[in-house]
Amino acid sequence: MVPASPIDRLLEYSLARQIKDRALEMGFSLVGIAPAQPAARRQYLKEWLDQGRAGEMAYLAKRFEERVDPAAYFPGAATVICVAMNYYYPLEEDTSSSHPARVARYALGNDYHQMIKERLFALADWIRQKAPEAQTRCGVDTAPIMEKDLAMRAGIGWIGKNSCLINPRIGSWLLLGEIITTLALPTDEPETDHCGTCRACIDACPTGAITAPYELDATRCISYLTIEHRGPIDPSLQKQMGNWLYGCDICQDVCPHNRKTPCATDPRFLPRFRSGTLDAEQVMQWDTSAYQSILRGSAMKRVKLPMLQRNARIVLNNERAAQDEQSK
Ligand code: B12
Repeated sequence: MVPASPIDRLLEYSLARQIKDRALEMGFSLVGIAPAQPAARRQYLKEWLDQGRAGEMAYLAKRFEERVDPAAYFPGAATVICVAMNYYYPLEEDTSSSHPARVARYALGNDYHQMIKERLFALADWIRQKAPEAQTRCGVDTAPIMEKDLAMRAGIGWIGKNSCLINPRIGSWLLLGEIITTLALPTDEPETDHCGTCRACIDACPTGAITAPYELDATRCISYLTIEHRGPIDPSLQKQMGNWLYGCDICQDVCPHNRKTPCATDPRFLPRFRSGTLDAEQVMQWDTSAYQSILRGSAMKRVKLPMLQRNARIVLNNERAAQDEQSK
């Protein structure tokens, strides 16, 4: 390959700068560029899958070679433009519900898949106007790629001991998306790890899902159990699920890097349940039309009503057990 001339390099730098400025103008909170090269920890993913740590998420084992290498997923890819959106809004005290059931912050507003995808498509269109030779492919959550690993290599943040992607300024209340492209853009430096000796997340996880720093056993993670695990839940894990109805934020709530998170700017992330909770008793009364109308356009619809009511029943059981414990 003919090395790029100094003029070409200059043009690439200016195009990369223009793309980043455009991404921030469009409302993304963070943007960075990573090389479309294989993930450093493909072996870790292989062993993680072989150990059954993905539980019922069989899709994670499919298209393995593509998942660990964006250039295998999108032939001809040279770089990956990674974006992140801050979804953090402060929550109000829960005074109304007598059976509060918590919902993870990322699912309190509108469904992020739709929002981020729309914006990525618009950015990709803009890039192709600027560079007609460019080919692009957008991805948010469901594409067979390792988004956190790419975001780390793009300098957006580091992967913390809770295995979340954490940015030094915003923390981990971030949702990720990518544009894989054939454009050879200059790439950013990976972010360094700022976890240090802290182990707040490891100690706070009630199910011990973070089995070692940076290593999460998804089959014990409350987020997995409430969203991805369709079968019956081990009774001992049920007791440790507390009042989580959908997802779990415990390992992020305790993270010191989330203490100064600036408020999100996109109103579509505004919590539709201002206290971040629903009433578990009411959820048990929901019929399909209540479920459809209350969760219209929400990421919570990934879980069908029977499974949501399974989770609500666990919340009510744990609440009753806690009251019995107190009354002893
Ligand atoms: C499968 C999945 C899950 C699973 C498994 C989680 C996991 N840690 O993998 C479950 C259902 C549990 C889950 C939960 C959540 N998820 Co999720 N999930 C995914 C998905 C689809 C794939 C992730 C994956 O490949 N996991 C495979 C395992 C092996 O990867 P890993 O555990 O991260 O392991 C890496 C590190 O630990 C690191 N590592 C390993 N050893 C070491 C050692 C050292 C020293 C270091 C530095 C690193 C390191 O290397 C590994 C490979 O990169 C991504 C979207 C995508 N396509 O990437 C979204 C994604 C990661 N999830 C996301 C979110 C928002 C969440 C939740 C916060 C939602 C919630 N509140 O309930 C929780 C957070 C739970 C947690 N602590 O991770 C966001 C990212 C948020 C962030 N800032 O990190 C993503 C990117 C979706 C999106 N597009 O925004 N998720």
